[in-house]
Amino acid sequence: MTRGHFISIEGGEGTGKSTQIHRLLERLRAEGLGVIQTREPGGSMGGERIRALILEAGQSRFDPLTETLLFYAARNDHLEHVIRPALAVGKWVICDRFTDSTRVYQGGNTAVLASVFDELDQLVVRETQPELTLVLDLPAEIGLARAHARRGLAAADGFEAESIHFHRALREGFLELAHANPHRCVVIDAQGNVDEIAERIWRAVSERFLSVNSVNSNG
Ligand code: Z5A
Repeated sequence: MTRGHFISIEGGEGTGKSTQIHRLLERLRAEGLGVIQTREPGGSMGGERIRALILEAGQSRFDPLTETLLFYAARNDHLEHVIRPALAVGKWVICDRFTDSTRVYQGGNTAVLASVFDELDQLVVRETQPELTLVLDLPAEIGLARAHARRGLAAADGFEAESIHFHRALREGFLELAHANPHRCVVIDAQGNVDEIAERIWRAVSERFLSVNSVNSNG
């Protein structure tokens, strides 16, 4: 049995995570690899129930510590029922957001201390850390414009409705985390067309996990 790998994709609103996960899955499957796509909050039955609770709060968001505990409760269910079982049978797991999102969204302005995330990681995530985290980096204005265009007339959720300062701080927060974790994180320039960005991501994934021949033949 081949070994699976755990990859998370992070970034602010509208940075193109879902679009790029779709492209990455296609390429990994074309290599004959078993791969699942999942997301946070959510990804498992229990995780999706907690996702609804968080996102339905709309613009009356829970306080940062309550949100943190809800995200970690959802994560615990997701890890137990989806991520660990998939890795155990040699599948690759591509996850749209993971712990970095909690540190950046709920930990902004030290609303929740880093030590709280460290303790929750020890309790919930334990050894199941992503081996590679792709941080999609884009000016906040561009990401928000994309998210806005996609939403049309529907109401913004509580996160999207935050100020431009909040979204700029998110971008900085992700870049700081990537800088602090250079062995795990690769920052991907998320400006440009979908194909160009997909190629940057494929290069990062192939260089980390696949043979040099594979990089050359696909990139
Ligand atoms: N959250 C948190 O606070 N703490 C946590 O621990 C976790 C999450 C895990 C979940 O929202 C929210 O929960 C999230 C953070 C918070 N904040 N919000 N809102 P979600 O899952 O519903 O949404 P999201 O994760 O933020 O993703 P998104 O905004 O839906 O965007 P995306 O997946 O990054 O992008 P996309 O859907 O691929 O693309 C967005 C649009 O841009 C779409 O119309 C595309 O067709 C278009 N697009 C994509 N790529 C391009 C390029 N290259 N050029 C032009 N247009 C493009």
